[in-house]
Amino acid sequence: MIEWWKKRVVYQIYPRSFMDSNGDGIGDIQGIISKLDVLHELGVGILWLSPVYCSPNEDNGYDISDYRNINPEYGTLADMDELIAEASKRDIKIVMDLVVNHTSSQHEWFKKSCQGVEPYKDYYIWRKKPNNWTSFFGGKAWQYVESRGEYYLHLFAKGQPDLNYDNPAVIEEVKGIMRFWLDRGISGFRCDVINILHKTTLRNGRPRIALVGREHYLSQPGTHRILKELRKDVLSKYDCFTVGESVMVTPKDAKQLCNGELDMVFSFEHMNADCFFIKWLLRKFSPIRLYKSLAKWEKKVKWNTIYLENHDQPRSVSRFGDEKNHPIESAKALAVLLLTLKGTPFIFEGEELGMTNFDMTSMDQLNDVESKNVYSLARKLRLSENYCHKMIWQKSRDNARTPMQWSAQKHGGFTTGTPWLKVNDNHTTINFDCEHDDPNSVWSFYKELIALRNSTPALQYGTFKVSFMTKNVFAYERAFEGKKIGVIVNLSNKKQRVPCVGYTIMSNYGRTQLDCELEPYEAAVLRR
Ligand code: TEU
Ligand code: CA
Repeated sequence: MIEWWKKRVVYQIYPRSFMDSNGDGIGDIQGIISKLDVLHELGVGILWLSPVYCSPNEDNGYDISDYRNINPEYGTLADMDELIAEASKRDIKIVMDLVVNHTSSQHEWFKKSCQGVEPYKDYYIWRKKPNNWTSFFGGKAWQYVESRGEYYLHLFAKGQPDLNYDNPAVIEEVKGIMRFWLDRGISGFRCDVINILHKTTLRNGRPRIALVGREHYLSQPGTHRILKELRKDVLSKYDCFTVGESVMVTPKDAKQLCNGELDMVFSFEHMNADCFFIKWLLRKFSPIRLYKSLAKWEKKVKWNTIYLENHDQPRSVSRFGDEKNHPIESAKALAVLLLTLKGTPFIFEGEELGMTNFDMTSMDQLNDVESKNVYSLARKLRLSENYCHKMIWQKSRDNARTPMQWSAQKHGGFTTGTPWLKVNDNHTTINFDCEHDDPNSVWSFYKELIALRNSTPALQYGTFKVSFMTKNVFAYERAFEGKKIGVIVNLSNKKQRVPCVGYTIMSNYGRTQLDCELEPYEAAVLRR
């Protein structure tokens, strides 16, 4: 029997930017409910919500101060129950974001831990003297607390203290949180930085350019033990799935993480197709680097995740496509890649419209804590203002977080108020309203492609085999019970000669047959 999460397409919602129903400029749960019919028409079967729990928003919800309640900005528990019920009426399942490597420093647990109050005293990682570890957001990973006379570890922002997984009480708290949401009817979790939960030792890390200390917490034995326990005691009792965001995960780690622990993982390797090992070291995009990484993970893991965007990544059409000269063809070519590879596909809100990077002109427009930290660190390191702007404009997480462009109206129809983050000026041409009624739009192409995938077992869970790969063209074959499908993608702005390829099922140039030359950014699903 094929698990349901292998057959459905996931759509990630960043609630703050999706749809504002009450005019306060912030997306909310009622706004999501108002768009369920649109998502149902698109054909997605699972919605992953980025965090909507109580949070002071230092990291826009990835710093949680109450796991069992909804941030009033987004609504109430009743709204959440209504969303789960209304989605279920449309055969759409809801998946929440489980952020348990750290809490917010505003969480009751942390406030009591700072006071040394039991049992919270050892819920976090405290030391008299910090080690040399550094944060994902740049700078030191330790912060001093006067009331305790000690430092606490924060691998992310200062307001995100790491939980102490040597403490069984912490693991029991996490089980309680998972049961609370599964009992409310959600169908699984996207697990935030789940492969760094247990720190084997707090010894100094080897000197390196970024993430000093990571060899002591990346995919460690303690984390595997904890994940097996969560599956045995909680997850195995529900019809649900888990996808683990796993920083710097290798296929070998992934195999272990998906062996009685998680169902699938997000890796980051293919996201390095336009940078040198860390995203801030910019590099010209190379299609074959993307293809090689995608093909490698297709072969190396039992069940893969396929994504090109999320709330942390710049827009794919701006980094892997050509938003200036081939905005529609390249967005569609990326859609072919996203929705025909083997594994569960994850569409990020706005990707189905061909939304592009933020049209940023000043650092004042930025909201993201990571971008602000990295910018100030880079300036301290004497990197030129010009390079810093280029780096931030290209790689800031705010590129993904500009509000959804629903119409050509003011603020893209996202809000009747003032949006929390500026709406891209190109919402006048890139928006749902104009694309929904246009059979040649990116949105219509996504709808057609998702319908094809939802009705084609070979695409949903067939085998994967590379046909050929060149510097710019990737061709592969999917097969299931004798039925074969071919796919070909050209992610360059030049014509490319290829071996004759045949009749199309879908083509982003509307061609019924492909000969030996592909147009710039041409992609097709082929009869075999
Ligand atoms: O991201 C983990 C993570 O490593 C990110 O910092 C990501 O690698 C980086 O931003 C890429 O530019 C998760 C969440 O997705 C992210 O939004 C949170 O800020 C982070 O964890 C802390 O919870
Ligand atoms: Ca609102």
